[in-house]
Amino acid sequence: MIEKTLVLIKPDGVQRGLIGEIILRFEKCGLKIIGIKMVYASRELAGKHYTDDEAWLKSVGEKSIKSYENQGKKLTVDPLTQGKQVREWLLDYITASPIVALILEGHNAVRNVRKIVGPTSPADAAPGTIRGDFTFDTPMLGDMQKRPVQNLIHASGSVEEAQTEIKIWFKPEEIHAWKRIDEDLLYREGN
Ligand code: IDP
Ligand code: MG
Repeated sequence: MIEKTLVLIKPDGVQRGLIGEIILRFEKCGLKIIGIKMVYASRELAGKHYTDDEAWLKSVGEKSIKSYENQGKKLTVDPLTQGKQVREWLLDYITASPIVALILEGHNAVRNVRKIVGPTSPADAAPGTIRGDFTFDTPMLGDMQKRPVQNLIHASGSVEEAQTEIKIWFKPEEIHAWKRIDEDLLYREGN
């Protein structure tokens, strides 16, 4: 059950001075930082992260349709077209300023990090989540301004996604095994 997950503090998080606030939330929850660095990503690196995999592009578009519906509006383009457009904006955006990359480790880390982060559209994110507390952006507002939703963070969506993404952003020697003192409370030998 001990998982690793990748978090990127996107340009809006860095530029708004929220790096510390965001990291604090993960640390306080008990997640262990086992990799951390600032990166000024090239378009090539960004393209490996936001791939042109059709299934993912469609899922981005489908989520956009739902978030439009939550705003009482209808997205007129098909999911794949929307996904492709969003990817182009994401590549421009994620390479526009330095970002902070983190690997977090802990029990059910992938799901727990997504819970702390909140859903893709900050307008649908509950108070107490990072996206819900620090912005109110929507896919619709992003689309109108021809930019991605500024939702502060990327967090891996599944264990498989995390494994792929960690390899994209970190070399093995940049990942550190160490023990947090509170692990003795959470994880007992033999369990
Ligand atoms: P996630 O970051 O919550 O996992 P994904 O569906 O993987 O969300 O989408 C990747 C990123 O693309 C989002 O975090 C957001 O910045 C951006 N995005 C998603 N849908 C839209 C949209 O409809 N318009 C603009 N940007 C979008
Ligand atoms: Mg995602």
